[in-house]
Amino acid sequence: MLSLVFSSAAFQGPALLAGSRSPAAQMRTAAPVIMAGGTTEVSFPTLDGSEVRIGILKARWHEGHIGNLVGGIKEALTECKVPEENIVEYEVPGAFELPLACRYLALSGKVDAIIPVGVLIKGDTTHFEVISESAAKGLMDVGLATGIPVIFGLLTANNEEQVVARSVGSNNHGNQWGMAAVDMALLRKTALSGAKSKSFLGFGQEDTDGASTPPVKKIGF
Ligand code: INI
Repeated sequence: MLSLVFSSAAFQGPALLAGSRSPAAQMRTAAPVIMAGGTTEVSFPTLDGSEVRIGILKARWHEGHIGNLVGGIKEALTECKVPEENIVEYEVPGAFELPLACRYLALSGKVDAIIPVGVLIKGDTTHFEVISESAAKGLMDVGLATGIPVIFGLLTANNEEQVVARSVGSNNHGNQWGMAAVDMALLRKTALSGAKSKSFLGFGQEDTDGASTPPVKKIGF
């Protein structure tokens, strides 16, 4: 079931599937890429990210784990053909700062999707819950408010062992975050490709002049 949630086909309405000529839509084909997420597998279509710009925001806490996750993200971006020069990286103090930094980057107009990367490990107090929940809500809000896809790149774990199990090897969650970012960036381009039409209500079908991404007000970064 999880694969349906993440798969591009689940987002594509019948009009998009039937003969859309949007270049962004053409970049999303049906061959699935299977990735492990927790104990569940998730499938992605083959994604052509050669024209996608990705922002990675890294919390400084748990530097080693963050480095492993970012390694996983970059592997996925390479697999999706995202050029190295299309990837920007910034650091923030901790997970709590990720939502605001995401907002600055989203409004800068420099990226098509953002991957905030943070690791939170449960301690003796309620600190973990407070930061995890507010950061998660903040990240979701930024995506909804700006229209720039924000991936959920927070690893919240009960202990160090759980983090390691999810940040190295074939279960590196950074892999699926990278794929999800390209998937959502392409989805956004497809969705907005009809923005200039008078009848635009959401997902466009045709990109008549090739300018599928409307401008975003630029501030910051
Ligand atoms: N930030 C993290 O990214 N991970 C943590 O595990 C963590 N812990 O455990 O406290 C953490 N705290 C810092 C927080 O995110 C802010 O940077 C800090 O409170 C300043 O606003």
